[in-house]
Amino acid sequence: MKVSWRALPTVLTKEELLDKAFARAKKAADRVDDSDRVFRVRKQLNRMVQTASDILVTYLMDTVNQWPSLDQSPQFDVSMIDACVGCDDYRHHLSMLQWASNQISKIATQNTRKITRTAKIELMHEARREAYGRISSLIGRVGPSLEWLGQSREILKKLPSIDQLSPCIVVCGAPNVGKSAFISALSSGNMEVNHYPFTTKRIHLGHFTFRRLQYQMVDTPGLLDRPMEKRNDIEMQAISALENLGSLVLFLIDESENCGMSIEEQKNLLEEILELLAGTTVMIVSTKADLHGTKPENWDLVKQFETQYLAAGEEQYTELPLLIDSNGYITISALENVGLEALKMEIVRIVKDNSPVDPMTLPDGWYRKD
Ligand SMILES: Nc1nc2c(ncn2[C@@H]2O[C@H](COP(=O)(O)OP(=O)(O)O)[C@@H](O)[C@H]2O)c(=O)[nH]1
Ligand SMILES: [Mg+2]
Repeated sequence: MKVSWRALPTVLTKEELLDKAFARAKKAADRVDDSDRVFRVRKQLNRMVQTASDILVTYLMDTVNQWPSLDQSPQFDVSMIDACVGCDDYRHHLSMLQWASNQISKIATQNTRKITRTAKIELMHEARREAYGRISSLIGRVGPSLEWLGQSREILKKLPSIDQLSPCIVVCGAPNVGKSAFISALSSGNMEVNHYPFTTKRIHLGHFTFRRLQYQMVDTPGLLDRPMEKRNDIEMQAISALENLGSLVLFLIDESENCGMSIEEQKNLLEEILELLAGTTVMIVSTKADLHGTKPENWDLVKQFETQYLAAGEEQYTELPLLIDSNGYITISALENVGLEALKMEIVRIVKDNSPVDPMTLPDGWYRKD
């Protein structure tokens, strides 16, 4: 279910493509043998036109078919493609290849017919030359499309590979509130850093598994951490893509104001995010509990429960008390590793309750009955 941009082969330039087709055509013609001169030339020239056409048509149609169809892509991918390279251009350039492929087939048919129907060797050569000329100019016309696809591939292969079937938690909040620290603390492996190719923005992706289900956590530095009016269209598109992705949004708030933004400003940002991602469950989590003036009252209790739970080494639904601070927020300390397991359990519970039962999103052979 991941977009397999990385698996797409590089796109040839128009020159490379023509070189390849004509070189193969020449080789194929060289293999032709016939003692009758007219027959031999006719066969050779037909073979040249047909082989060149076959190579080009196969290449162009393979490209059209290998590139994901927008109609069948998940909404998140479509939004990302739109933000990165533009869906209209994407459709246009692929359809140019399709068109060129059809035209080349026609040219091959017309000119092999001419070659076959004449007995004059110079007319045969002329028909072959004409075919090559028309094919070259057609490939010349799709040159810009080939180039566009080649560049887009470079851009799209950097897109985050987000599994559309696994829950995804979008982690946001002001810079330096502790998003990276939080994701790293919960992640089993290393955090992947991907790039939103259209800006300097990155997307950070972490994972944890609970009872064999993978949960993804994404952090989008620079996107959901600053006031609205400074965002450009493309960034807005990236945000709307997130809207289609998140099973749950965690808004991290740093009450210690150690991040450099006042609580007031952080709350304004929260208001904006609630508006931007309307329709998604947003959970507010206060970070850096170890820095709070008054330590959360149930700090020791939570720590004890979590230690016991981790020592048991089993992934079971367990009632772990959430760490709660003096303002009533759910809180964590990534530094001292307190409140994290309890929060993870809470995330699992919320995502489970929230997950829409859409049979279309279940893998083949699965169904759900409620
Ligand atoms: N004391 C304390 N510092 C933290 C905690 N979490 C993060 N930090 C620090 O806060 C700073 C910003 O954290 P980071 O995760 O990079 O924030 P981000 O910009 O939201 O990703 C870093 O210096 C972290 O070490 C925490 O739980 N306790
Ligand atoms: Mg960070």
